[in-house]
Order: sequence, then C-alpha cells, then structure tokens
Amino acid sequence: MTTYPLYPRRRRTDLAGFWDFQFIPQTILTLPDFSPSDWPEYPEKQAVPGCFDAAGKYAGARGIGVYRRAIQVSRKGRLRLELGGILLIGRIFLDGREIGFDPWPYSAAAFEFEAEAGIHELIIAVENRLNRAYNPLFLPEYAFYAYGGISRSIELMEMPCAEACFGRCTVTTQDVGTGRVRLDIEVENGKDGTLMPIAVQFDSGLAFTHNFSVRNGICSAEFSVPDPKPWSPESPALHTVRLITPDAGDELIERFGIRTIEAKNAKLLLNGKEQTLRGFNRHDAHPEFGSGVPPALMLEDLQILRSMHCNFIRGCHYPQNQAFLDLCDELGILVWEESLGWGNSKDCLKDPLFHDRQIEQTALMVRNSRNHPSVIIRAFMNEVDSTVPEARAFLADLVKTVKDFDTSRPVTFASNHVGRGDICLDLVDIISCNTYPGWYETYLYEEDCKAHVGPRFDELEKAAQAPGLEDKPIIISELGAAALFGCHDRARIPWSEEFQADLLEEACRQFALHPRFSGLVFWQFADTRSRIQGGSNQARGFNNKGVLDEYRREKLAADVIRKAFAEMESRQKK
Ligand code: ADA
Repeated sequence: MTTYPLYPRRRRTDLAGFWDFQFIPQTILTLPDFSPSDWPEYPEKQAVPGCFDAAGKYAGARGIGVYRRAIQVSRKGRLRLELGGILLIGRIFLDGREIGFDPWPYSAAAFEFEAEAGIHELIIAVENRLNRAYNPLFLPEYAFYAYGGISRSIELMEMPCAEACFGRCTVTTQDVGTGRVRLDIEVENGKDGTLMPIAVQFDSGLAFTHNFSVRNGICSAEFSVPDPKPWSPESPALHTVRLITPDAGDELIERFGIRTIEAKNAKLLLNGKEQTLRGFNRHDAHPEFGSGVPPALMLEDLQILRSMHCNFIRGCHYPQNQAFLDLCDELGILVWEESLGWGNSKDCLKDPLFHDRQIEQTALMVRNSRNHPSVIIRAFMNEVDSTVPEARAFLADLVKTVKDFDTSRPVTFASNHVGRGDICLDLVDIISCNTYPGWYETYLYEEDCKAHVGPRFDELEKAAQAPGLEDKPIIISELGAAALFGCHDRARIPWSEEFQADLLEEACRQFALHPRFSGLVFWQFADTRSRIQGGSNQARGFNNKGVLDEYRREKLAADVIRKAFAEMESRQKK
C-alpha cells in the first residue's frame, strides 16, 4: 500500500501479493548461516504483507521464512527496495547476491542497489527466532508475541537518473495562525553553497520557483501556506507540498498538517490550547494476521476507538505502520509513537549492540514519521529499569537522537517507577506512568481492589510535583485489568468482565478528581497474544486486558469507557 511521500516521476511497483515460500525450522538453521543456493525449493505460497506464523500451517513456528518472487526492472540503474517493516530480522538477496540486512523489527527501512534491465529474483529471508546475540531488539522476555514475516508494505522504486533528486522534505509548522511552515528538503547530489531553483506548490495553488541555497545536502526556507487550515482532532485538515527539481527529473509530494504541540506549564498544548488525551494502548495485532494487520482492520479499530470518544492511541511498543499513521492523520487521532523496547534491565543497557540498534531504530522512526500531524509524542524504552544510573545515560542518548532531528514534539518514556525510585524523569518532556492499582499491586481476592486507584493517583500527582518536574505534564500511559470475554460474575471477581468494568470506571472517576493529569490511556484496546511462555497472568496465552477481545467483540468495560470518555470530551469542549 503506497503511503506518503509520493514520487510521481519514479516507477514504483507494489510487491504485495502471493510470494513463493519455504520454512526452515530454527533447529536446522539460523539466519546468519542461510544461503539461498543451499535452499532452492519453494514448495508453498505466502501472502505479503503477512505473518507466516500467525495462523495456518506454521502457526506458532519459529525459524526462517524464506520468501521469493520475480521483479521486473525497466532500465539499468539504481533501485530502492522500500520495506514498511519486517519481523523480526531479515536478509535480502537479488539473484543470489546479498543486498541488505534489516535488523530493525517493525521499522520502515530502504535498501538501495544497482541492477540491469530485465527480470530478477528477489529473496527475503526473515527469522522470528528470539536470539539475544544477534537480534537484541526483540528479546525473549518481552511480554507480547513475536510474530514473523514480511508484515508491512513492500515496494520497488526505480531511482531517477536525473542530476539531482529528492530525499524527503520535512515540513515544520512555525505559526499556526498564518500557516507559516519551514521546509527542509533533502537533495541528493546538490552541490553545497550553490543555489537550486526548485518549483514549489502548496495544495492545488499556484506553483512558483524558489532559489534555495544548498547546505549539507539540505535546502531550507520558510513559506506561508495559502489558505492555511489548522490540523486538530476535531478538524483534521491536511495540506500537501509538491516539489520539482530544476531539470524536472524528480518530483516529491509530502503531506502535512499545520499544528503545534508543546509540553508547557504542566499541560499539553495543541495549537496553543490545552489538550486532554483519552485513549488506549493498541498493539498492531490480530489472531488471524499477527502483526500484519490489513487496512480494513486498521480502519475498524480506529472507528471503534472513535465510537468510544477516544482522541488518542499509544502505539505500543514499536514504530507504527505508515499506512496506519496516514489514516490517523486523516481521521484526527493523536498518536504516541515509540521504538521497540520492553522492560529492559540493567544488563541490557550495558550491551553495546542493544544500544546501537536502539539508536538506529529510533532515528529511523523519527525520520519516517516526520510529517504526520497525528504523531504528537515520541517515545522509547517502555518500562526500562529507570531506577538505575545506566538508564540515565542510555535515555539521554535516545532523547538526543530524537531532538537532533526533531524538536517539534515532546519526548517521553513510559515508566513503571514513578514515585517509586525513577531517576530519569527530568530527562524527558512528559511524565508517563504505567500503573496497575487494583490489579498487580493488590491482593486480588480479598480487597476492594478499585479502592487502590485514588491513593495511587495521589502518589503519582505528588511525584510530579518534585522539584524539576513540576512544569511537566503527567499522563497515565497504562492502567488496566484482565477480563476473559464472556466471563460474568455476580460477585464481580477478578477476571470477570464486571471486575474490569468497575476498575476502569473508577479510574475515569478518579481521573476527573486529579486535574494535574493530562491523559488517561488504558491498557489495552483489544486482547493480544502474549509470549509463548505466557506465565500465570496470561490465560489462553493472551494478554486479556483488552476492553475488546482479540476479534474486537466488546466487553462490558467498553461501554463504561464510552460513557466516561464522552463526558470528559464534553467537559473539555466547554
Ligand atoms: C506492562 C507493559 C505492557 C503489558 C502490561 C501487562 O506495563 O508495558 O506491555 O505487558 O504491563 O499487561 O502486564
């Protein structure tokens, strides 16, 4: 599925479809030892995008999925293979020669190579084996299921032979009222210190030529968008900018929204106006498709969230599908996007390969999602052990990675140590609390579990008043309780739909009593498969804290939240 940016003058082939496929179990071979010539038989077919291990013959299998198809190249030259995200890591071969290694699960990444005109054989071998040594980004202890496959879009692009060609153009709002934006255009082969006349057109307005001076391969200037319409959840207006190189050899269209987002005076301000976040954590997952969620399901999820009066999604716990972000832009859903991490310990933080891959994937995420107005928060390292000094240096590196490229959005990480030993909160712009009062933090069978919510919220509010933190907004980034779909109980005991509904209702009530909070983001939207080991808390091998089950059937809590969020929304409008 083609997403923004668009390059109308480049030949672009969507490689989605049914690819030849073979599966090599992890007991036989690991990815570094794979060579296509040793494995010439492809007895099966596999859908791309898709996850080979979600359902069907290879459900639950661990090993290497090898995908093959023919590609057609119209003329000799440079090509770019654009992967929307693979799982977990992959090696890419053209006519038997390796042309790329992709160690960044879920991340959009591009691989360039040269080829002659004609038909070529493309092979992508992806491995879903959990291996700390060479895939430190997805570790065995992560609580959600590690699916495998070419799970997102895949496209082949023939690069222009033109003298200069475009990379991306970053569009940053300078002033919402006047529609002032800054363009930073990446130009390949642009000579530093020279002037480059680039044709610029906003929306369907008049095109004009501007002489940009090239500095470090970037052309920058500010413009006022004609007839500017601000982007907001209530009115998600979008604009486009079309750019054409001097010899008309290349053309780029970026889509953007005119909006600002700030964390200021302990509030979140969207276009200068206080914004309260109402939403859910959402995994990109479904039992039939794994993480290869089809467009129809993305849309359905967003429609359900809308029906619950949500304005926000935390995309847990990895970079989001660009097609999904395009849709959030169009529907006006605010998004927290984070790079892949989960409960990383001190040992992890000391691993140099883990560190480097974290930096690489976070940089990719920030660059890929640069122009989505929906993305208002950048994050990383969910529930890292933020009580240890090693975490400070590590998180500081990640903050720098984001801010070196983009200072226009607040940065955070979801902490499960707020008020309980976190030493890293001063490094980020928003204090984000993962907290489970009445669930993990309770002796479940004897207490009035929901009575724990109020005191915990008091504790979090107090923590946010510590010197140095008092100007930062604070949000509840996770709170939830498990309920088995269809499990009803008159005594409203844990694991029943009634228990979950009561606890989440109390969280909404307490939220209204704690004005210091800027957001309430429940864990989680729908039930999702958890890691194979499951553990005593993961009945059915699922994380059952969804307010919908994995097939998007509502539990009682969904309607409770629908009502509570509707009230919050009308309070905010007043
Ligand atoms: C954590 C974590 C989530 C999920 C949740 C739970 O806080 O961030 O990914 O595992 O707990 O359900 O226990």
